[in-house]
Amino acid sequence: SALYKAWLQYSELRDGDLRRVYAEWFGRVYLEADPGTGPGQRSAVLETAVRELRHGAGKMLGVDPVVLIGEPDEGPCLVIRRRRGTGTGETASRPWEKGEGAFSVSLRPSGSGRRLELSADSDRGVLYGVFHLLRGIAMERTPEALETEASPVNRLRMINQWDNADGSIERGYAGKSIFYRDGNIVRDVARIRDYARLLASVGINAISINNVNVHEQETRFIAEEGLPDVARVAAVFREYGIALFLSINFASPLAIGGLNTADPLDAGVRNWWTETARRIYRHIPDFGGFVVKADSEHRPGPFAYGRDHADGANMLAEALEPYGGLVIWRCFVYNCMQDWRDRSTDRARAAYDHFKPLDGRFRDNVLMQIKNGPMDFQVREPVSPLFGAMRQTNQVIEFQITQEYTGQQRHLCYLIPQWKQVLDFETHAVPDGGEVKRIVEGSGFGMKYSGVAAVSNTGDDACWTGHPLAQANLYGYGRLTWDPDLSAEEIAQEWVGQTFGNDREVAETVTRMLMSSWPIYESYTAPLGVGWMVVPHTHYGPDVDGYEYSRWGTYHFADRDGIGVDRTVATGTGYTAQYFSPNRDIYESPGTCPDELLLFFHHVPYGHRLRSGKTVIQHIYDTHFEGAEAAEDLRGKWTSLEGKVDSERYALVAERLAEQAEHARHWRDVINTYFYRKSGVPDERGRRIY
Ligand code: BDP
Repeated sequence: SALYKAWLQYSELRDGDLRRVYAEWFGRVYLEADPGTGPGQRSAVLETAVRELRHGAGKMLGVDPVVLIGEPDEGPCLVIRRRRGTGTGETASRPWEKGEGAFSVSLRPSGSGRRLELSADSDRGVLYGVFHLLRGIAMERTPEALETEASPVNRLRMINQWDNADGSIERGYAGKSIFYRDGNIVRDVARIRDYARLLASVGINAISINNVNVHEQETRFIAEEGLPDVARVAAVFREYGIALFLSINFASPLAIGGLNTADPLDAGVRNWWTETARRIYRHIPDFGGFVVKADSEHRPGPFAYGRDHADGANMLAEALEPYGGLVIWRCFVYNCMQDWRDRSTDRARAAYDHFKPLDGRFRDNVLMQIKNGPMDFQVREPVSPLFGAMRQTNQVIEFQITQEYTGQQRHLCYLIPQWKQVLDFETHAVPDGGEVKRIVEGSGFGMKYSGVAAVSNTGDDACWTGHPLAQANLYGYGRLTWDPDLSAEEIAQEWVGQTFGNDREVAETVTRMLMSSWPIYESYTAPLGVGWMVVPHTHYGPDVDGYEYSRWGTYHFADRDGIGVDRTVATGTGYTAQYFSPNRDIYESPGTCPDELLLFFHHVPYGHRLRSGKTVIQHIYDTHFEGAEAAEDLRGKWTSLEGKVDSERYALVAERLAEQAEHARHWRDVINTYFYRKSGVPDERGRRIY
């Protein structure tokens, strides 16, 4: 169905002239003669590229390409060239090596006309080039507009599945896992293959297939009996140039190794991990490596043995090093058992306090995976101060595509604008070019590995993502990671065009809906960067004091006089000092702190005037009234498309938007009532607050 095909609809081109031009070229495809291109010798990735080309050309252009080997003749055709040999795929260099995936597309004279040429350094490059061509055709772009010289900016472009072997998904809002059922990896991998295809079409080259919280069943994936099934999944992703990673349990030597310790400096433990790596690579020669959540939210880690994160990560890195594997060590480490009365243990400080002192101690194949903000994927947070603070450590930024705190795929929230702000943030870690995107792509400090990871929003739901429009976040994540300089709007337009076709009104309306959705969601939920205010555990819906008196460290400190967290050096937790100048000075003073982050950094009276000129309390009232209205308006916009979008997708989105509008009113009332009662300050405009 259209829901399932997501952005790979490949509908027949409406424009007859354009269709004829492309059909001529795509009717004959020349694969340049190469030892790896003969039938039966092609790499899995190249086979995939040819298959995809055939499929797309058949659907959109109505041609079945003849695939020819060798130098092209004078006629119109598509020529696929490999610029330099990097092997045939399976044994080729790692997907995250520099230059991997680069390709170019150009128009060349041929006989009396022209032909299209796709050249790439690797088979992955060919695959990405094919997807580039098909994307352009689906969007009805002219041949000239397809010419490009493209290369992925980030080497590691990763997806993290938070799927559990029992089939559930931690923070999943799109059904059950497509990977597991009843404790095992699924037998039929067809849907996994369709997923790999979606991911490869936007340039993803790595995936971890199990939750960072590793339970007993997933711990066994790295045991001899678990590996054949993992290898089956790795084989599917290999066809699409995607390396498979596993999240591991740091206490595996205890849990499945028969040892009585997991101490990273213990010889027996080290030996066990070395053996484990050998075992894994026997089954999966191009295994990507490990993702590790250690000493975080009750997960085991090196602290139990008096060791630190560098000891833990380096032990694993040493075991994987001979095979080119990576250790992706998460920095989401904080005290989740803190006492709310003790304001000195500011959770926002934790990642920096833990990891900054370890800079320089990690082995080459260790990467720190840092969440975009210091807390936890809130609708608004400052950028994590760890970016740029570590100068000798590979860094990966972690985003959350699954909308845990941003409406759980029941509310529309297009997250690309948020991620762009983060990537464009100037850390001032180096005199120029200290933007987060330069640091995570590695050029900031000349890092060997680098990149972006994000928690997936997919499941076995008919449309993959719960909300059909939430597909835009998965699509956009891949595109943005490939090229952080694409604008959020361009990405939205690309997605809409491919997903819903090129009707002007549909394209413009849906693009506008997407582009306005994050600000709308922000306006009716927790105000001015303070975050949280959600129902504990489920994190859906308003509960202003839900976390206020618990140990998780996520407070707003609202009382009758004011609200916000004082994170200044002068009178607060000192968190602002973790930023480079001038950011630290900007955040330190309420006069210069950006409005949208004011309550993250400062505790202020309700009458405090924002830079916008409004008081804090009036801002809260206004944004909540406006936000609820804007949510209703989204619904109206969608209604105007009835009949222009197929009825299945139309109905599903309409249903979600109705729920959102209703739920936004609920948020509005809960938040406004709370602050009205706390502060006793009436709404200037006299609107009804309960
Ligand atoms: C939080 C989630 C929790 C995850 C944790 C993590 O609530 O389910 O396990 O992050 O990232 O956002 O490890």
